[in-house]
Amino acid sequence: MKLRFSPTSPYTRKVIIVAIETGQSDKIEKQPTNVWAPDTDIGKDNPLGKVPALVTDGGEVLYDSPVICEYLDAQHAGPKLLPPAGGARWQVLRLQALADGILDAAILRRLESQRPQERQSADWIERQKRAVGRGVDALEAEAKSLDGPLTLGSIAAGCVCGYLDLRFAAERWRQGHPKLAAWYEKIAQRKSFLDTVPKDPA
Ligand SMILES: N[C@@H](CCC(=O)N[C@@H](CS)C(=O)NCC(=O)O)C(=O)O
Repeated sequence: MKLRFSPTSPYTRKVIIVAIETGQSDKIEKQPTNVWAPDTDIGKDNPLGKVPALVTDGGEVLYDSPVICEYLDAQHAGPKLLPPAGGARWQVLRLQALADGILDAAILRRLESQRPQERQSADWIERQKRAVGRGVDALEAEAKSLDGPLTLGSIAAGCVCGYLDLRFAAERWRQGHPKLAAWYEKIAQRKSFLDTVPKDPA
């Protein structure tokens, strides 16, 4: 399999953590991809122009990260990160949607704030900031349920914490979120998290 990836993408990190936790990382060839380069060819694999995108051994291209994670989870015989059915499945999928949605808002905020000052919308930045704040509050409220066996939802939530540390460290998300912070300290010690700590090449 070939993974189009970026070392700072939290969605890509989620996929790589799933690959490590399910014993498949050595089956994945990682192809660094700068989706922002003017001559990027990411569009030939993902028409949406985004990473991650996974090219399977059969040549099929899968995106986005929830689809890739579910695919990887279906390819191994160990304990499943996504429960196959029932209430537990919806809980994990909702948690992943919450985590991915926080990332979507955080990234929209960051992209907007990188535009020339005169073209930035303060309202838009504030809207995304509020969504991130509400989302992290929601993770705090369910920090206890994060503390069970590893799932796709808890991996996604851990990637949120890691991304906030990478891009918004000055805002100190741990303040006001003590249960989430304590939970993250533990999950961040897993080898899969330690091996994928994002580093900004810039
Ligand atoms: N919903 C997508 C989001 C992927 C995404 O936004 N990736 C970013 C990198 S972190 C990207 O490639 N952005 C390029 C763009 O928006 O044009 C997923 O879960 O895979």
